[in-house]
Amino acid sequence: MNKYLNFSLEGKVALVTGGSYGIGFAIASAYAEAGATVCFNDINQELVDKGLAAYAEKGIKAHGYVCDVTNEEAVTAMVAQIEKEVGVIDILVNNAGIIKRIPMHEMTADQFRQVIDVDLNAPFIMAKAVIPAMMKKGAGKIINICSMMSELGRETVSAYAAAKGGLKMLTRNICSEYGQYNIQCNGLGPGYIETPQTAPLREIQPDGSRHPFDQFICAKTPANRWLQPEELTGPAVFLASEASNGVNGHILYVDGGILAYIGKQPG
Ligand code: NAP
Ligand code: GCO
Repeated sequence: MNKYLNFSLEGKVALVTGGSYGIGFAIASAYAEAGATVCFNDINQELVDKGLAAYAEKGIKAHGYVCDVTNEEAVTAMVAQIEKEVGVIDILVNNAGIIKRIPMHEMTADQFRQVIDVDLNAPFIMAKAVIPAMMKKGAGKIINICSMMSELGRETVSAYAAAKGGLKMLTRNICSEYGQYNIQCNGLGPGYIETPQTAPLREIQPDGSRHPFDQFICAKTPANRWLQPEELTGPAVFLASEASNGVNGHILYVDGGILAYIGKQPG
């Protein structure tokens, strides 16, 4: 079979950061279904245990690790442990992320730095930790979870947009520097997805009406709806498989068309 038609992840080891729930969990579950051995980390044992139980419920034997992705020493130790216990990491998904929705003039420098640390510095730390073994193996896939805010801004998300914009360019630079080693680094750019991170934007109001932001985002999405985490999994498997060996430095937006659409007129 033409290997560039190969969407299988059989025999591959995948590490998805922040994979206990949400988008990371959906992507890691799909990787397992595509044949990969799945590893994930989260920030504390409780979340890792929660994740392990959730994977087991789906019949997936995942490997869970407690690791704060902003801590380079912890990341180096986790990667070494995975390489010893499971195998060399073939696929890294930099999924772990946080957001702080605060008007910029009210945001402290420390709050800004915290978002940059998790959403931009950590993907650098994680990629730096896995690239040497990928170089030695002569192959690797790094997938950075970007955002609409890699392209667009909005009120209260200055730190997050700065991080996700930077993550787009980190993606392109890893592509540029390591493509020669058959390492492909691409971004996956979700639109607005129903996860705990966006739950505050979908809360039903005291009067029973939909959150104004919920209505706003549906009007900005051609399909007039939020997306589900599972809608990211096909593109994520594609970017992790040999089928995408010719794709590098690309941000694949899975946004239901938000970036293409001016938005539905009110009324
Ligand atoms: P989520 O529900 O908040 O999950 C994020 C995961 O990352 C959580 O398990 C979280 O653990 C973990 N995490 C946070 N900081 C960490 C750290 N320092 N070390 C290790 N793990 C850490 O978010 P999500 O909606 O699934 O989003 C996942 C990724 O997609 C993020 O990068 C986000 O920016 C991006 N994204 C989301 C959307 C969306 O609409 N949901 C759209 C575009 C992009 P804790 O529970 O301990 O925080
Ligand atoms: C927000 C949302 C978004 C999503 C996502 C969009 O407050 O606007 O949280 O930032 O998380 O990144 O792609």
